[in-house]
Amino acid sequence: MSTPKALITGILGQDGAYLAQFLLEQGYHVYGLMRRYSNPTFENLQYLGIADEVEYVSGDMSDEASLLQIVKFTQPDEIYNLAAQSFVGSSWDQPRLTTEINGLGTLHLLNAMKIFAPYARFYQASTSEMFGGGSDENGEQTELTSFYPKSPYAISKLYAYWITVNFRESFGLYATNGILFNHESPLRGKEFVTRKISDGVARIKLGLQNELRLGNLDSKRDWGFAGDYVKAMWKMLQQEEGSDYILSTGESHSIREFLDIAFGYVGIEDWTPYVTTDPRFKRPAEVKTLQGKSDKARAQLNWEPEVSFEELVTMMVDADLQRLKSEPTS
Ligand code: NAP
Ligand code: G4F
Repeated sequence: MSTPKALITGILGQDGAYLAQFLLEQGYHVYGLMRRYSNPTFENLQYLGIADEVEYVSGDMSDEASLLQIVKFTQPDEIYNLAAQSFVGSSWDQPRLTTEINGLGTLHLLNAMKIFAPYARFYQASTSEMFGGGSDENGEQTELTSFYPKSPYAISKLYAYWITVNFRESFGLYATNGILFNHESPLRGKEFVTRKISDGVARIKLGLQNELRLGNLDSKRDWGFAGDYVKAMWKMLQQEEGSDYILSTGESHSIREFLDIAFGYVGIEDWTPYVTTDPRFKRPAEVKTLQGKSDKARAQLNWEPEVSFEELVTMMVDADLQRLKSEPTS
């Protein structure tokens, strides 16, 4: 049997790195789409020790010609569309760019697959942000909960969600949406609240920083571990046909709870003297609570998250402590 080929967009991001690692372990040849940078950072892939095992292809989600060329050249069996302007806060500052990359970029990639690799299987990185906090009577989100996007990011992702469904229904493509709730790891970008906290707590513990400035501490999120979630992305592409699945832990925790565990782990029981609320980190519209019900994925994909909330928080703080001890200027 020939080696299966996967194309991952967003290869340098958090999920791109974990997914590449998982697919390489399964025996895939992994193509990673990265955009041109004068000084690209392979930090995440290096952290996992796989930077030299991926074949990089140069393209940009906002450049349709590059995507047509890449799909024609790579002839992938599976396409994982993870590339995005993924930071909700920035989407108010750069709404058009966010829409072009996340929304139209997905259309371009699906179109490239339709023309040059219609046999391939497509995974779209959809998001719990599309719900905007709407829920069923139990306060949870399911695959049937109505969407009510509250940011330009969420709106761009809603377009991508529906164009994926549309290509499945219109052209018979195998196209799947993973509606993923927040998932974190030591590879999470430092602007996201979990990594901002784990990095800040580690710096405070090591005497490199004395304050952590945050926005709304009352938001609640359903936080899982990215390494668990990429396995289900792959499982979604091994089914009889494409469908849409929620991935979540089913638990929701506030940022205050995250702070309790993170500071507690380094021996600081009262974090209030270190944390300042800064209006710059508040959003024009907030998604207050997300808590997903992933029964469909658990039953059909035989998947469940393995890392608990407490394990996730301590894993992240631990990784930042180790990183800062070896590179205090990073
Ligand atoms: P991430 O770390 O921000 O990675 C996103 C990647 O997309 C980055 O490597 C970035 O490249 C790349 N990218 C951005 N614009 C691009 C463009 N124009 N052309 C090509 N590549 C581009 O995000 P993540 O946490 O891994 O998330 C992966 C996907 O899942 C995203 O689509 C995100 O919206 C979605 N999602 C994430 C979560 C979560 O909790 N993590 C939950 C639901 C959905 P550079 O490195 O060059 O900037
Ligand atoms: O960590 P966040 O920036 O993640 P957010 O907005 O939930 O988005 C992440 O998860 C989505 C899935 O639900 C993905 F689609 C998306 O790509 C991304 O990965 O913020 C989490 C919460 C928000 O309520 C925010 O207002 O934390 C609150 N928060 C409070 N202080 C802060 C801060 N967020 C950030 N980034 N920085 C703060 O200082």
